[in-house]
Amino acid sequence: MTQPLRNDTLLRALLREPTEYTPVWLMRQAGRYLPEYVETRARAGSFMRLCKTPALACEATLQPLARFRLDAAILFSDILTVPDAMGLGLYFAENEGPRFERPLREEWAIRDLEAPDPWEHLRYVMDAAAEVRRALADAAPLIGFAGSPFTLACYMVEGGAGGGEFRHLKTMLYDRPDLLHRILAVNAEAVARSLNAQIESGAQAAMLFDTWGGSLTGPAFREFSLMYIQQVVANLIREKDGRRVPTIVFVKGGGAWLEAIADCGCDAVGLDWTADLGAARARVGGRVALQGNLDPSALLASPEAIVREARAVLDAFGPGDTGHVFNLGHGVSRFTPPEHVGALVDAVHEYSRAGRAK
Ligand code: 1CP
Repeated sequence: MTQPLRNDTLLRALLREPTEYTPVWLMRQAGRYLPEYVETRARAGSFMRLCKTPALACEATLQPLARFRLDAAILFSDILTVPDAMGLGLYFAENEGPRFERPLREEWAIRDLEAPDPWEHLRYVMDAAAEVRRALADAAPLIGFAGSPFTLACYMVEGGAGGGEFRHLKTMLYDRPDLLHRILAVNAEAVARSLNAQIESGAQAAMLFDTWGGSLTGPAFREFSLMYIQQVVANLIREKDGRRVPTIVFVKGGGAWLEAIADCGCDAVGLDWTADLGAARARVGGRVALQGNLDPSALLASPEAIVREARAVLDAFGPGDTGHVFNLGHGVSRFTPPEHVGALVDAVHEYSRAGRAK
């Protein structure tokens, strides 16, 4: 590996401490666009077996770092392992995405819902985190993650991806907000426990994915998503082994609520590609770092176009030597040619390093 040892650039940028260049990692950096991932997944037999076998999850986590000069590893797992640990029965139907055997719709089932003990029911996640952390040997920091309480509830109530419409979830939100609040309170507890266990197991930063918060109205976002994100963040371990453990909150489609999200207690806010980074920076005024926000589709284009678009993102953030973590605005597309990711990572490093020298 060509990674310099003890690369803590990501952690410093998240805490708005000076860095020599802008660190970069990509959401879904391990995944189906990598042939070696497809091979590992085939060997595992299924996506869930891959998640539940720490040696294989560790292998998948490290694959993108062996190829590209990425500044972070993100644990290979899934946000839906938490509701699976609550007994909802997660499975992946071929080419149909995630499904739950027992969606949460009945009042009695919602009353019975409990936050699982991660050391018992998510032991495989913690074992994978510990194994990755040992294997990394500080070559790059490890990011642990979880879904936001609201995004998890979307899948739990729909029983699957829900096509982005979330008919059952939205009906519950307007008709029985008390039931939805009960699910969200349990999820907030479960997510905080899972993230803390990941931190205890070796994760050096924690990220919350609120993929579906942007489907809510402003008032509903505050009441059903942001309030519970705040609760999770307030309950996280903030320091481990003498170092602050930074937290990142990503709300897809949340650009309109940036100030409120920046005030949730997190260290950094992730932005999708619809946000203007420069304007976002002015709006948060140095309260938090920003992560993002290249359109993932740009990675389908030629390396020349990728370099141009990467520079445009760095220029949009503007001058300075910290506070920006380069990422995509959402996950890597499975149709991305792997060498395009290499071109992106190198372009971000070179252009931002040159910018620091000015
Ligand atoms: O191999 C396969 O067929 C599975 C594809 C896949 C992968 C690679 C799934 C199923 N999950 C993952 C890994 C994953 N998921 C990671 C690993 C670390 C990395 O980023 O490299 C992470 C962080 C996630 C998080 C995740 N899972 C989110 C939040 C981020 C996002 O993309 O918005 C969500 C919504 C999920 C649910 C999920 N799991 C898998 C799929 C295909 C989905 C999305 C389903 C949908 O469209 O609603």
